[in-house]
Amino acid sequence: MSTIKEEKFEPMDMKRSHYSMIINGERTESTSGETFTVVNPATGEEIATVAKATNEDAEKAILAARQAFDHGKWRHFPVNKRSRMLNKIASIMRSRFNELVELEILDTGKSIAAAQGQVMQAIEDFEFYAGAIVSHRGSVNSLPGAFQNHTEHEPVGVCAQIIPWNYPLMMAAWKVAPAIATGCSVVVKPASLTPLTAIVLGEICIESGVPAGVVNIVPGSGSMVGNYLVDHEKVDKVAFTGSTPVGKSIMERASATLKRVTLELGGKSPSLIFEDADIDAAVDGSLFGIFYNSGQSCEARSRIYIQESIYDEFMEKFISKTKKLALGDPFSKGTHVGAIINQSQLEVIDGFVKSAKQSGAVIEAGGAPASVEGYENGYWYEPTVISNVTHDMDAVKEEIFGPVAVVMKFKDEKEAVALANDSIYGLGSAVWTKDHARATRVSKQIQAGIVMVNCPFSAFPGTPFGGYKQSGFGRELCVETLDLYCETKSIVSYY
Ligand code: TAP
Repeated sequence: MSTIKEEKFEPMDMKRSHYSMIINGERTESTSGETFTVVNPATGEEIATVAKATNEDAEKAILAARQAFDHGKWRHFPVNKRSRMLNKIASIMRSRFNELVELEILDTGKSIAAAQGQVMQAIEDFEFYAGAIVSHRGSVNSLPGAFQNHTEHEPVGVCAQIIPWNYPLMMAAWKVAPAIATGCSVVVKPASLTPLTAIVLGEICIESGVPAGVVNIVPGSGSMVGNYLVDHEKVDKVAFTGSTPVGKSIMERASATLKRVTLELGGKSPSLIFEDADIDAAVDGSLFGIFYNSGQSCEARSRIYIQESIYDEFMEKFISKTKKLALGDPFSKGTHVGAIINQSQLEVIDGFVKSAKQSGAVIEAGGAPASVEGYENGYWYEPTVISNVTHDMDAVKEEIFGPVAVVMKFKDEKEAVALANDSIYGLGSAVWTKDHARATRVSKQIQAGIVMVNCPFSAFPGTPFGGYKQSGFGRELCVETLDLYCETKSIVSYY
């Protein structure tokens, strides 16, 4: 493996027809010469080719990351220097905000409002960790006599970071920023469907002066390159966001080398709407909770439980507003709901809806793939509301990952909590009530990593994000994430 390079890395147009891997600080083509094509889900058009990483490429990336970690300077920089570099990454991202937004929209088909918020959050993540790392200190502990003990946080090493397609840039930022803040090196594997902004993020890191080998990006197949990274003995940690079944397989494989693992997995998050809630706020919050990002959100509030005394009023307003949601041009400010990522996800969503219908559920709104004028070759699904459901239906139990809400009534607080907790998942949840005592009681009883009280979102930099139960473990987006990229060393001395 070559030594660490320092020459200037020239930025390129963000929107282009071909994207390379980033290995050891250089744009690199696949050793096989293979590429794959990325499609705009809103139009079905091919937008770019991407170098397709092989296991050989993954090996090169791991060795570059290893070299940078074991023999490079990054982890030994004074912490304020690493902090400055993270701020520089954020500043370049800010200066190219509109380009990043455009690329994210083309890659995912999401609405401009969603893309703008997510790109801004990715920038703020780097700024947040630039600040947080400076005060990420060890501790001093009292021991008897002349013994002394202090602890130090040491970066865990080379981290494989595997990214899903629903928030391609934001999820990459959630992982890369805390990892490199601590001094780790990373090998990022973006989702094959949406690799573009993660590749560009890798380029910006290098352009910012992050030494070669610290950030490597290997777009390639999850079942091949992903597994290769997870199995490799020179990789110390895997951070994964994606589906629960793949998360389970990663945990099993990673056990062979006892890697550190963090998993952000699927969800089936409940919203509890009590009779004393501000109903209009709960309606708007529930629309956002399920239809934001076309429902392709791990924390989508896809199960809505409404107290029976306000059920009719809530449903009338919720259904009427659902039917008015605009699908279409993702670049238009008037578009509420963007495209679905691809044909196969569209079929998965439709399969859940059809199966609920066959089991006696009532489709209150939507319920079918949508035809959108001017976007006939894209992938679209009508915002859908389903009632008359039971907890044994797949549409209520399983993560649909699309714009589909199931709704049920509840009698009282006890039943609401029982319904909310009747799931293998435990990622997000929402409680709508004006009664502070009730909000506190219910929040404590819900088995989920996140509770949103009278608000439809939670993911601000600094707020822990992650799940209970089969939604995974480990928290991202917060100070505690830094601990997950470190080992704690205890030094006991006697003078
Ligand atoms: P997955 O199919 O699980 O894919 C996620 C990533 O893992 C992709 O990069 C994928 O690569 C890779 N991968 C697939 N099989 C792999 C394997 N055997 N070994 C290693 N890597 C592998 O999920 P998805 O369809 O991209 O994303 C949707 C899921 O992610 C949903 O279930 C959603 O809830 C979850 N999600 C969770 C969160 C949080 S924070 N909990 C956030 C976003 C999404 P390829 O693209 O090449 O297949």
